[in-house]
Amino acid sequence: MFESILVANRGEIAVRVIRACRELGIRAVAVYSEADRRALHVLEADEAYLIGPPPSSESYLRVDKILEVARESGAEAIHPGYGFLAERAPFSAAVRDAGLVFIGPSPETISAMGDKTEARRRMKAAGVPIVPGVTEAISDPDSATEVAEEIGYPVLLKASAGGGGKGMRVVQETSDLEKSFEAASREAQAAFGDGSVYLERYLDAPRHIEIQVMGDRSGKVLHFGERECSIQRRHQKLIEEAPSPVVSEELRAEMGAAAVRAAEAVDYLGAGTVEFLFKDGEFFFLEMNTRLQVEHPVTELVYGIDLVELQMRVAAGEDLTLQQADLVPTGHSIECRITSEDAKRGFLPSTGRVDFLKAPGGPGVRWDGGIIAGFEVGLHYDPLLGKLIVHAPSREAAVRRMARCLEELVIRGVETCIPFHRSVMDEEDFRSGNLSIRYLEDHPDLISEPDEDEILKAAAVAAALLQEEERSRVEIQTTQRAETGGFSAWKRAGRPFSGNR
Ligand code: MV4
Repeated sequence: MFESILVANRGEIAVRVIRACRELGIRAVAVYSEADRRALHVLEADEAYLIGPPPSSESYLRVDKILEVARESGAEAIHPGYGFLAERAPFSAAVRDAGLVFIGPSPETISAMGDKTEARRRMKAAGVPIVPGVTEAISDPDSATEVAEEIGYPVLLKASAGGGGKGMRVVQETSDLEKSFEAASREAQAAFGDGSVYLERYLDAPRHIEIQVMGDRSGKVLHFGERECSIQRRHQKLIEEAPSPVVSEELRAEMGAAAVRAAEAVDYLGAGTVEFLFKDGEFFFLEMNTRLQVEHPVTELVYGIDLVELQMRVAAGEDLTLQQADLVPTGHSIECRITSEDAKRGFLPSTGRVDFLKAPGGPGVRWDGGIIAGFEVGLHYDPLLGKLIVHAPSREAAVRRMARCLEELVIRGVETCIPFHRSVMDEEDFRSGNLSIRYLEDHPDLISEPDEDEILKAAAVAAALLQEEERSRVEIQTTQRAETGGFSAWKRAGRPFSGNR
């Protein structure tokens, strides 16, 4: 096993990975930006290195700085968390080329799954069901028309280099196809620098159900069942659960086997997620995410495993000793993502100093927080403050437990989406497990769009805050540069309870 791991991330996921390191006796090296001097991940790490100003492009995305810290700190491996550099093939390659271990799949695997038509070709060849449609990019509107007629309307235009919904266009009939083709291609070009698009049959209001997989260096791949992730807004998941209310033991085995074939088809190493759309009892491959996902805890709770520990073990060359037949989910787990967004104002991001935080507790409760009281929530990073996860014997009990925990959870100083989650726990369709990716559109009462005044006000506040951060940045740089050599609150104070390390 590694002696030292660099965690190339921030927020709750950096804290989560550092916790796993500490339990395994691995030295955790954090990196942080100037906006994160007081961040929890800096406090919990054994060592922390300042790598740049607040913007991600100047800190958490700086491959050169991160590799420099790895060298300086003597870290043997790099855990990318999710987001930032996690699914960038060149980063995985650069880590490997620096003689370090990337805790994640190879650059080849990341690239294969990043190209959505190549992924579809590989899945088809591996016998994984894909949504009916093409497996090569379409070159012009005329061939698009031909294909659309074959697969039947409505169809969905997607970006080959896509993911996350950018460059997607639903097309209802031939007369709309040419215009939508050009628009989707333009959008894809702008977003990914690659204008190729392809076509699939459009599924209306499916569920989003994904399978967790894990592969080792010997080629063994296990699956850890499904997560139901249908409740989302603009491709940001809000609530996830395991198991899915609609997946039977038989379907789990079938989807799990398909996900394992998917992973095997790209020589998968480490933790990954195979996303499916599920409709009328049928499932179709959507994408594979070649990283640890935000919602991994619900899988951990129903399977009684530590996915981050497993990631580290397989990255270090250990074989998976678990057997598929022994992997059976127990009870039910739900996760609510707690963000600094105000659902009643159309999920407008909120900023401010968190002056009070009270996390819930008790049996079957897990708080994966990324912040502590005193932390200044800004606009440089995604608004996830933490995740509230519960586990209980049944779905009904888990919903009740989550509702109780949402009452206990208090965060003051920024607006949060806690009230939204409280409303969902009371909502009929959620309580009966009647979900689809249209859940929020179907329940407009749970959110409201901000009026124009509020948007303008928020934009003005955001601009003022950014300006202020920009000013203080210069001051911070000149007064505290001495810390760049590697700062640790614990190194100075002496970490308590560090006897065995
Ligand atoms: C689809 C679809 C319906 N039919 N594909 C959205 C993001 C991208 N990764 C794939 N997405 C979708 N693909 C077909 N053929 C609907 C979506 C979709 C979606 C999928 C998963 C979770 C949330 C979603 C929200 C809107 C659209």
